[in-house]
Amino acid sequence: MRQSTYETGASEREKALLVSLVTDKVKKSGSDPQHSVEELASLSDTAGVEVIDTIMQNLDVPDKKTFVGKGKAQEIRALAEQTGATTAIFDQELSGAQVRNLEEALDMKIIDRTQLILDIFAGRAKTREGILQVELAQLSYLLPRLSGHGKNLSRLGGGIGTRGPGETKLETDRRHIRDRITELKRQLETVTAHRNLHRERRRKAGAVQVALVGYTNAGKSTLLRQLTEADVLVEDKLFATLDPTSRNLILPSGKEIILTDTVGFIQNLPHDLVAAFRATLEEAGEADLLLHVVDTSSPMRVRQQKVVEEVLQELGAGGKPTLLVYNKIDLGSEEALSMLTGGADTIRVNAFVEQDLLKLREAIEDRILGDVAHFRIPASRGDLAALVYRVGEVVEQETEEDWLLLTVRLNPADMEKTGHALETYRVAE
Ligand SMILES: Nc1nc2c(ncn2[C@@H]2O[C@H](COP(=O)(O)OP(=O)(O)OP(=O)(O)O)[C@@H](O)[C@H]2O)c(=O)[nH]1
Ligand SMILES: [Mg+2]
Repeated sequence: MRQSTYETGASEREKALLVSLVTDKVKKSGSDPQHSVEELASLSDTAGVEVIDTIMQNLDVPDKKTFVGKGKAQEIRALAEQTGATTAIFDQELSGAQVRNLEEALDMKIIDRTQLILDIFAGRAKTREGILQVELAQLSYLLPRLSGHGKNLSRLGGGIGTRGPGETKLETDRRHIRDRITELKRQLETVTAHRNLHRERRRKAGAVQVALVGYTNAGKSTLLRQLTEADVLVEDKLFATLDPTSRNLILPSGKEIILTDTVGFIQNLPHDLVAAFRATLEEAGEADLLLHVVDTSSPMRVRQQKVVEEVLQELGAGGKPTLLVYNKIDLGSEEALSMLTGGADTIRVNAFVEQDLLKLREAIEDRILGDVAHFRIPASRGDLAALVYRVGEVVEQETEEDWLLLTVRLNPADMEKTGHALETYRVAE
């Protein structure tokens, strides 16, 4: 397995300066640069890097050559010399040429946000699918930037941004990398086909599938663990989960469903990177219901919620039935709580409170099983009774002289398709 810096001990922590360039484009993107750079600091921490300082600059457009302005570059260099920082981590994406020029100008290793995230992924990937996906993402990212990396890698050696395929493949030519990308895609297809088969089998068996989605660190794995007693990793770190885990969940009525945990989302993640994790996220695309978990206490909550909605849209899961789960309400300020939207498709929980978990199970059940309806059917009509059993789950059955009284949790889709004949026998509440 690839080693991550955070597993090699605190004494060897790489020292880094964070750099964020606030351009017009950044301002328009809707992401708050200050929050974004704070997130970059958490990402750096997760990757095992010690953040020494943060430098921000306002510039309408990035400098073509050095990204930041000339004067700023000098300032960063001086600060690095003073503090012993050897790496500069940029919050925005850099071109190959910019990396090369920055290496020259700053005499430091240059990493950007995407590379940092990929580095964390490389350290986290455990399953074959995860490892393949990360390598594919790293190579796809590396290929167009190849010429920009030769120097810093040969000079500065290991550490963040150099784990994984970068180390071994750099000396080889682009063609070699392209071949490897093709091969990785082929292998991934095989793994994905296997997963699809598995999922298809579950679907055939009639299993209802619910997926936990949301921003990284929102509490998805915590909820999976609390609801199903699954033994999954929960950490106050970004991207604790990379591979999807599925567990059976028993709803209050006794019905069993499958609950799946997925990789967290994050802002400013390049599109091709999202594509690389498509297979993993397909779990979300195939689910009957999504639980969109939100960290209520995060100062970036609104933005995070929006990022998740956008990524879901990209994955073609935008219109799916979704229950918005406002998690960590115990940490949310009075003000934050008052700003949450209410309504039937939202629920507020503290993942560690049993009462809230019960509420959540009930809310899932309501959405999956549909509403309860009552039917009064002539006892002689066995055909209608059979139909009732097909379109829902009979919770109660009584006879009243020549009538059959049935209390049913209707499956809205089945009722729509085949249940018309029952409408005349429905008892108004
Ligand atoms: N106080 C409080 N902490 C919570 C709650 N839910 C989760 N946490 C904490 O939030 C942190 C992140 O939880 P995870 O379950 O790992 O988050 P995740 O969404 O799976 O994150 P990734 O796998 O990184 O995408 C952990 O430290 C949890 O203990 C909650 O309701 N209240
Ligand atoms: Mg997780």
